[in-house]
Amino acid sequence: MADETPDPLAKKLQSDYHQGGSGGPIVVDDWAGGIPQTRAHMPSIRVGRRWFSSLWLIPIGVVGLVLTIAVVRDASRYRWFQDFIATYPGTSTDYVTAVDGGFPAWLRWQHFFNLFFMLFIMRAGLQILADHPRLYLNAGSTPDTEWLRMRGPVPADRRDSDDAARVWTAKEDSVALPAQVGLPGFRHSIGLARWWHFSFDLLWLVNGLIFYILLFSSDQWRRLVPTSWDVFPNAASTALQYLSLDLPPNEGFSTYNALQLLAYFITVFVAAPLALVTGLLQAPSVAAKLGTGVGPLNRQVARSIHFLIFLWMVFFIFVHTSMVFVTGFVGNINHITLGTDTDSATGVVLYGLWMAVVVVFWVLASPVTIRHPRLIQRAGRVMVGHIKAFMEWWSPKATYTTEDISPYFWTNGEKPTNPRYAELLAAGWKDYRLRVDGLVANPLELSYAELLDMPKSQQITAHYCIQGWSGVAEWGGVQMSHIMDLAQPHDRAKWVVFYSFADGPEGGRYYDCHPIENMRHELTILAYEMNGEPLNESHGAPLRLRDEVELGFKQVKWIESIEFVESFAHLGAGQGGYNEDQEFYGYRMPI
Ligand SMILES: Nc1nc2c(c(=O)[nH]1)N[C@H]1C(S)=C(S)[C@@H](COP(=O)(O)O)O[C@H]1N2
Ligand SMILES: [Mo]
Repeated sequence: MADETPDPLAKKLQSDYHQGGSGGPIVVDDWAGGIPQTRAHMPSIRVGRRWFSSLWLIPIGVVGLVLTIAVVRDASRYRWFQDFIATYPGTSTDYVTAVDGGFPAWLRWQHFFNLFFMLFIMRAGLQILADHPRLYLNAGSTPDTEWLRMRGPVPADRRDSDDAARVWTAKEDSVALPAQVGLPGFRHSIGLARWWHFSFDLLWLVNGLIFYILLFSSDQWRRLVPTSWDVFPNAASTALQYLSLDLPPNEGFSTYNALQLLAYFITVFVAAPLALVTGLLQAPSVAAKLGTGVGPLNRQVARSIHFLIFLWMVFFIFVHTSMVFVTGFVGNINHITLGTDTDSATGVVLYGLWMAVVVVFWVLASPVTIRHPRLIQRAGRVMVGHIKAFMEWWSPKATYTTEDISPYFWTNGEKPTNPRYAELLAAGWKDYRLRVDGLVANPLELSYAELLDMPKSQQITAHYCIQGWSGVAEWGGVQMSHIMDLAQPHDRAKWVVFYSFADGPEGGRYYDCHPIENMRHELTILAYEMNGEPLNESHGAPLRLRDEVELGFKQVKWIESIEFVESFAHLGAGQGGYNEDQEFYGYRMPI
């Protein structure tokens, strides 16, 4: 443990930190009592006025459907209509071979698990969106360029400014969802939502992978993969038959009609893989490796497509379930539960049981998460922690050009309120000393002037806030590897703690721990400049971290001191940082 440090100076400083340094004490809250009502309570969901974010699309859709049905029913009296249906009846042996024996057990169970996992992935996904309820196509997440938003515009008088007290922060921008829609619902609960989202993603992907393998090692793939172009006119024919309310025969036990086939193909082989890809493209580690921080694969495009896939999935589940009910419920349910082409009551009972499991989990998910947030954090870490650790291995390389710099760069965090910071700022950092200590051979106290005299590194990189926004900026500063050359950390040092002058929103000092390996990346710097200007107060003056493999909250602003430790278990609630303690984030955040 870091407490056993042999260095008396480091020892003294360390106890200072735990008492509070000048930024206030680190708060220890194990949240054993759950999230308090004041925080978990939903204020109001603020849905913007723009027509496309309004719920009256639903009645418009219903009226549209009724009108279309009326038109198609009328058209079905004509000869050309009937000829078309006769030529393309809806299924053709050209592209589908009847699959004998119906649905094997693996397929039936996987179908159930798929639905089960997806429901929670979608709820948690919506919660993640609600943390930055705006969708754009540009990498800079520029206000007023949203193609969809769940609340009003960013207040014009509080946009990106030097005045840290007034600037509109991304955290203020988040909205709450009803606890039975979102997961867990309350405002800025992205930390908990992400554990659900990623853990269930993993289960869903494993389920999907097994499904692909079994599908292609049996003849079941023939149900889903079209092998002839006449699947398109046949799909049009099936659609017309449904819309004329003269339903085509239901042969789903052995063969799907062309419309089913296309819908299932798109869902299984297009939407699902694309969800994975667009999920990964939102990760700082992936983008910094591939250079997709700007351009057509940037995070905001990925988020937008990810959201459209969500809409497709909701639409698919809705239509699919409706069709199951409309086209012979008891028979259909027997196909997918018992795997028999019968009308037995057992199948319906089994379906009832499955749905009961879904309902129980659905109802309990948010209350349990709110009551036991630490448990969700731990369980999530067990589920996906190793994958996140693996993604940290990708050393970030991508840098961008001056044209890529975002015109607007969102702000986050509470600015320092302690008088010491105000004094240092007023004196132009003349008296500022960056302390670097802990498990190091040479503890340092570096003045602002000394930092400016060190070899300067400049980089244009992309920033990825956990909440969903991104931005590109040029940063100038000192490489952490240079600081380490001077301080000479002991071999026992495994983590590097960055302490801020500022407190976090829940009270207590903001700090964050980084694995020491990440400190050796070329792009890991202590920045004192942003876009060619000295760092302003909002963005972290005098010094802030850039660790390009990690999400935004790990980029500690207003750095007061740096400590090398063996473990962070003794700091705060022992989770690895302020947001890890207070907002249940993971301490490795390359995604
Ligand atoms: N001290 C401190 N540093 C902080 C925060 C904070 O609340 N306090 N917020 C973090 C978060 S969540 C993000 S996204 C970035 C935002 O940096 P920016 O305001 O320069 O965009 O700072 C990080 N550093
Ligand atoms: Mo953030």
